[in-house]
Amino acid sequence: MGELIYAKKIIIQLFLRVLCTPIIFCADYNGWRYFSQYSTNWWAANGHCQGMNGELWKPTAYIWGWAPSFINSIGGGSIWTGGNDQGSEGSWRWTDGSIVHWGETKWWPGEPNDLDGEDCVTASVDGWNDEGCWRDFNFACQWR
Ligand SMILES: [Ca+2]
Ligand SMILES: [Ca+2]
Repeated sequence: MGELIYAKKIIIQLFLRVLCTPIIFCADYNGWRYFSQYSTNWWAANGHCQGMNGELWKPTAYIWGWAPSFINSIGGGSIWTGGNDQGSEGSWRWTDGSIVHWGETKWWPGEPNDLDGEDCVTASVDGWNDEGCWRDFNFACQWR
């Protein structure tokens, strides 16, 4: 039963991917972007998204206009994104290996501060913060 629901979800997600373009953003964020129903550390969240052939969410400045609506629609708070500087301190990357360009960042004032070795990025309606990757947050995956 669980597998059937999962299969339906994947089919719906694939269908919505066809409809979504960079110009027509999906009004139904939940269809295109999977949002976890539990909190976990960054590595487990990353594994969960990749296990579904997705990536942890990339809330760039380019799409930030509706990112807060998305975050609010899933209950607010802070959620994991794919941004991290685990490879090299201060060199931010998404989980597909692409560079997080400074112009597309939405850091809170004073962040990133690498407090106690924070290497993984959360997003809230106020912007991004680097957090300890070992901490537990909900997360969102995306497919594109
Ligand atoms: Ca860091
Ligand atoms: Ca921080």
